[in-house]
Amino acid sequence: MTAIAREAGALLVEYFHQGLKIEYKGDADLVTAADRASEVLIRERVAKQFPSHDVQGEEQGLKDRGNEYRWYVDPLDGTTNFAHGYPVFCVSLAVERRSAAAATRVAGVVYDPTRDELFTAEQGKGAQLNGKRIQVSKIGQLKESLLSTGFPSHKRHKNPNIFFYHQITLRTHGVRRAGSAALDLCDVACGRFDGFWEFNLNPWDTAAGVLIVEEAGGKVSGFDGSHFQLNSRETLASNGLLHGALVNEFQEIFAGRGLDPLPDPREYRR
Ligand code: 2AM
Ligand code: CA
Repeated sequence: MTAIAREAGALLVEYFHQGLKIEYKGDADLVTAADRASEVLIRERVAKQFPSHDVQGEEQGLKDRGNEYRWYVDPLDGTTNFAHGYPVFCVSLAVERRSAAAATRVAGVVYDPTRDELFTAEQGKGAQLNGKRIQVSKIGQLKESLLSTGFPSHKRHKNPNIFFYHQITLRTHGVRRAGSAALDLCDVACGRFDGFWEFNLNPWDTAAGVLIVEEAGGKVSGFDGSHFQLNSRETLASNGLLHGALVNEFQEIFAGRGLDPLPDPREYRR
C-alpha cells in the first residue's frame, strides 16, 4: 500500500508542477486530469497485486464482486487546493475486510507528497508517520485546543457548518480549514490538531484517516458520539480527551443554545 501511495503521490506532484485545466463534475465539484490518472495508476497496481480485491474509488466508483477485501481510494484528496496551486493534498488508501456480519478497517495509508509525509496504520498495531510511531495530543481543555474542519465544495451539500465554525472558533485557539479531510485526520493522529469535524464526507475521504486516528490513540464518532460509520456523513475526530466536550458543543449548537450571534457586517460598517 505504501509503495502504491508513494507512486501515486509522485504522479500528482508531476501534474501539480505543470498546472492543470480545471474541469467540473458537478456545479462546483472540481476534477482534474491528475485525479483520474492517479486513480488509474492505483487501480492498475491493486489489480496486479491483489486481483480479487474490490476497489471503491472516487472517480470510477465501485464494481462490487463481493470480495472479502475492499479498498477505498481517494486518488487526490484536496482537489480544490491542487487545482489552485495550493500545496495541501494527498493520496488516501484504506483496506477493509468484510463479512456478512461486519466490516473492519485493517489498514490505512495517507501520503502527502509535497511534504513527503507518509502516514500508516494497521489495525491493532499503532500508527506511524514516516515509520515512526505517532500519538494524539494530550490537550484536555477545549479552550487550549487547535481544531480543524472542512467545507465540502459541492453546492448540493448544504450544511450549517459555518455556525459550528464560528462558535467553536470562539471557544478554542482556533479552527483551521486546509481543504484535505484525510490530512486533517492525520494531523489529529500526530497531535498537530486536537480534533477535527466535517459534514458530508465520503468513505474514500475518511477510511484511511479514521483508522490512523484510532491507532494513534484517538477517537472518531458521529456528532452525537455514536459509533462512526463510513457512510454516515458525520465525522468527529479527537484526541479522545476532548471528545465528550466536543459532543457536548455539538449538542448545544444543534439545539441553538448559548450561541454568540454572528456580528452583522452592516453594523460593523456603520
Ligand atoms: P476531495 O478533494 O477529494 O474532493 C474539503 O472540505 C474536503 O471535502 C476534502 O477532503 C474534499 O475531498 C472533500 N469534498 C470536496 N467536495 C466534496 C463533496 N461534494 N462531497 C463530499 N466531500 C467533498
Ligand atoms: Ca478526491
